[in-house]
Amino acid sequence: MTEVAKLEKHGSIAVLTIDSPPVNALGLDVRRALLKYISMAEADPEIEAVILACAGQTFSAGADISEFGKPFQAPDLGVVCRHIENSSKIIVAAIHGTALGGGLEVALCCHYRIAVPSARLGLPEVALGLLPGAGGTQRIPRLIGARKALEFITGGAPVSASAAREMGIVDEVADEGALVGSALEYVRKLIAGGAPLRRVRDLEDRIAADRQQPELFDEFRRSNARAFRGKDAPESIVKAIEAAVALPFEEGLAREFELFVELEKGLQAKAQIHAFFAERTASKVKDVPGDTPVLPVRTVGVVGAGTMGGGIAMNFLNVGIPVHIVETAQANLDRGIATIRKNYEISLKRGKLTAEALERRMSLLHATLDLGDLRDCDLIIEAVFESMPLKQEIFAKLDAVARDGAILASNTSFLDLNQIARATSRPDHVIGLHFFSPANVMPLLEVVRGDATAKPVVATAMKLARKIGKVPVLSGVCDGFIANRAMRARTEQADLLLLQNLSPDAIDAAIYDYGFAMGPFRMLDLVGLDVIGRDSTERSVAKDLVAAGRMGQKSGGGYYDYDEARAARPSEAALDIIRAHAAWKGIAQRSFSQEEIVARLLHPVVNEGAKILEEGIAMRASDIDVAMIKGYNWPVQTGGPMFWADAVGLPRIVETMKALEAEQGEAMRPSRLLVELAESGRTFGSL
Ligand code: T1G
Repeated sequence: MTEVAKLEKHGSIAVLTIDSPPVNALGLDVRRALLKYISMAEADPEIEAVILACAGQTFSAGADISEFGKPFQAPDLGVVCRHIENSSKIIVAAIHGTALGGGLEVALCCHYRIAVPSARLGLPEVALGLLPGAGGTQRIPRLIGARKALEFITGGAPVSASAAREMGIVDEVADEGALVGSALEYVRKLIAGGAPLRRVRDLEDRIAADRQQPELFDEFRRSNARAFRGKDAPESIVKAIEAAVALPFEEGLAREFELFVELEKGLQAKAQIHAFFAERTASKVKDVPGDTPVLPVRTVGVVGAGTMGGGIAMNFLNVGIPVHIVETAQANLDRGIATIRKNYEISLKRGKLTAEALERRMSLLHATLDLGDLRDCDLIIEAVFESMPLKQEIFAKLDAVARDGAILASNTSFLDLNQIARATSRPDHVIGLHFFSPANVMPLLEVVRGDATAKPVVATAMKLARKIGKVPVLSGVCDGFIANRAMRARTEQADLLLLQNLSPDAIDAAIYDYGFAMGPFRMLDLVGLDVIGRDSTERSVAKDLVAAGRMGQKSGGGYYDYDEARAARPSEAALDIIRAHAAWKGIAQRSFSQEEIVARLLHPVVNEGAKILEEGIAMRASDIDVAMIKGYNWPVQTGGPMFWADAVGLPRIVETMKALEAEQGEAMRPSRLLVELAESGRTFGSL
């Protein structure tokens, strides 16, 4: 057994420190060590109390997620928790970093909890398609009441130490950086004051009050129906908290365990755990070692203060990196700066930003009309109109202005980065940083590696992405990189189904029922049909609708009709225009089964993903899942298109693609990799 903990005596107080990097996850060795050392402390007559602390960056971040799906090994976390809670000596949790999931559940079994101000505490199991399985759904309601517990556990978001103190989850806030010292002082006071062995499980007042409001659970279900749609874990959490209120503690614990096992055995938990690890794996570049030296990024230049340029700038201002933003005209510059300030003021109004933080960020923003002012920037990101000649001109100028060693990046969403790099004398320092709009909100950042991009530049971009809170996915150079290219397959099929006599609401409903927040045609109406495809001259349904004055929601009608409250309803006028367009194109009309609609919309996305993989544009199938989940809100409970395809069965995907190939030609031919995997009974996950 690896030594993952130690017990040190400070007079009559023992400090039990877990030391299991990187996050003190409660794997088998840690569970065994906890039982061993707590039993030792209990047996030692000199010890009056135990402080449970963790070494490294954080208090325990929960169960070891990598153990899920593998054969269970005793002791389980429930046994450890029970042992702590029934200890004959006071046990105090000393919390720093993030006490999450099972880590917080262990702390809840301690008799008291002390935390440093920077600590954060939460039960994020819902993000893994699970629920707290070590008593969290039974103990938290006893501390904060069922209503707050419902929010806290189905939301999964951690709270600060001071908020946890307010809620009664934490008893004492320690001095930052002096946790063990503060904890020792706190425990001495507890001992001197004859503090009882207080067990959270014995606190009945709050749940007794909750018993008077049985309707609160169904009210919560109704008000969260949209957010919880298609996901199993939230409803199971509600049931577990209902059990906490309705049943005696032990029965409630048993009910929680039953619900936990049900979720853990289900596909959604497997999918969301896949997504959790896939996101972290995506940051690792196969031929760029993790210890590759990175280049400094102390100041950033942004060329273009439009929607994208402004949003990109905000990412760096948010983490204290100064930004020099350049425009060609003062009016554009003023508008861009004003938009950035307005976005921060919205956060201020929502209580997500303080006034001084807002001003501090704005003070780091330097606006200029002169590219020469970027001469000292370590990284310059171009975010101008998608025109290759324009980008080449700008990169040539940046190359002349930027200091030696500066990285030049383009935010292009589909243009050839290699061609852009060739406009400079430093192609090895040119990279793509493709942000997704809104750039200050969407988590995906596609890091586009050119043929000449140097490894330290790749390493710098991947690390910088995490620093600004983005999820990086490395992409090779192709039209649309990963997420846009894969999603285009769905868009094309949706447009074709529309012309083959499927209504916008039938297509949107299939996508919505699959788990997306909104279908493609509702989205187009929201964005505005006059905006879509305005650069192309080719006739399209959207152009025909615009020609008939149907711009989408903003004009009261697009693919749908909208009432004053912007509620959508099917539109006969839109259908007439769509049918006329289909007739003009000579598209045969036909009907489709529900199952066929989903297959025709989403199997081509999987096939495109297989091509992206076999062309080496993406390093891994799971990277494609991350890009789609983080860039297009692909329903995380499916694991992403490639994980989902493995669950559907690749032969089924091949079958759909062959039917589409017969109907639409070789563009729909099943990819070679997909066919190989299907025929050999393998999966994308086996790659
Ligand atoms: N188990 C196993 N590995 C974990 C882990 C965990 N709980 N948490 C993180 N890691 C790995 C991660 O894969 C990465 O590995 C490294 O640690 C650093 O992570 C019974 C059922 C704690 C906020 O959901 O939110 O308890 O890539 O890159 O950005 O009721 O990790 O280096 O090889 O994310 O500093 C509930 C999940 C579990 C917390 C740190 N707990 N972790 O963020 O580092 S289920 C969670 C996080 C449970 C009980 C239930 C974050 C973090 P590698 P990182 P970070």
